[in-house]
Amino acid sequence: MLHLSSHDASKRSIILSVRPQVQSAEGALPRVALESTVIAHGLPYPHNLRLARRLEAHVREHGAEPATIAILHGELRAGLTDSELHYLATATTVRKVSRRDLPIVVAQKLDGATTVASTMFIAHRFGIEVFATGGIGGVHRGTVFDVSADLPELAQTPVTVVCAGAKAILDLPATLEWLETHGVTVLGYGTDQFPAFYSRESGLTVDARVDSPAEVAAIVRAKRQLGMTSGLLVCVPVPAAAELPAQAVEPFIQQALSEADQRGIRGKAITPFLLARVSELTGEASLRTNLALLENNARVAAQIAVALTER
Ligand code: PSU
Ligand code: MN
Repeated sequence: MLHLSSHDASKRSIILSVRPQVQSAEGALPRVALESTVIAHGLPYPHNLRLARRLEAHVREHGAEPATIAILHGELRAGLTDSELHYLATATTVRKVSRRDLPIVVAQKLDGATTVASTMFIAHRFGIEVFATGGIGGVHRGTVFDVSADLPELAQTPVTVVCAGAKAILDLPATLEWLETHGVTVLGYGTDQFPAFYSRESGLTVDARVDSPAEVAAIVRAKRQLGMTSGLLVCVPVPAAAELPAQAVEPFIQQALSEADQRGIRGKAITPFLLARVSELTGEASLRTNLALLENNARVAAQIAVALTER
């Protein structure tokens, strides 16, 4: 167990708890962080538990060690046991924890599932450089001001986030503009387009196309040499076989958005509501797409983590 001391050494330290790292012949394996909001709040049971296990298996198959991130009894955790994954997938008392919630769950010794923002924050504190997720949060559509804490975290925390773009329920052009303003580099993995989560293309372009884990690793190293402390976004389109055409999903997104509006759903509840509603409206087709892209991203993230150890 590692203890991260606060700036005032007399104060109690924050508990960072990590499972012993798996050693290969060459030493410790590169690690890939995985988030837990998708398990606790993003997907229904039992898909969420199966997915959590499969993501860890994909990371291992590609030569890296998975570290699913969560907060248990106020303790920051990187790497969970299978029974802890099961707990997150089934408990109804686990809080959705973004950056602002971290001091609360730590002080009050609560259980929390981490979003992209808080997973990046914790991964960085554990020295984990690569993180696989589904879709990042972003600028929400409509007139109510709502920008996910995932975006400012990308601007300030040096973790490479592998995703399928931003969720299609968001305002994608505004999300890309936000990232540009705050200096976050956005790469397309095997594409020039910013993927739209359920679909491979959005009509919006990324800053550069890369075609291999080594190319991503070179950009991560250059960013480090430049002294840039921001994150990096690697956008991987959902595999073609699992894609949902944008025109097919858009009416369902519109319907889910108007239902959320009528029911006054806002704040941290809006993203889980919209994802669940789109899944229901598409007869679970969007759920299958969501699972496929998460699994694919875990594989690519592991390959990038391995490439970062090669010179
Ligand atoms: N993408 C998914 N499922 C999810 C999320 C993203 O396919 O559950 C979660 C992520 O944890 C992301 C969060 O960080 O939604 C964004 O929530 P908000 O918009 O409240 O910041
Ligand atoms: Mn929000």
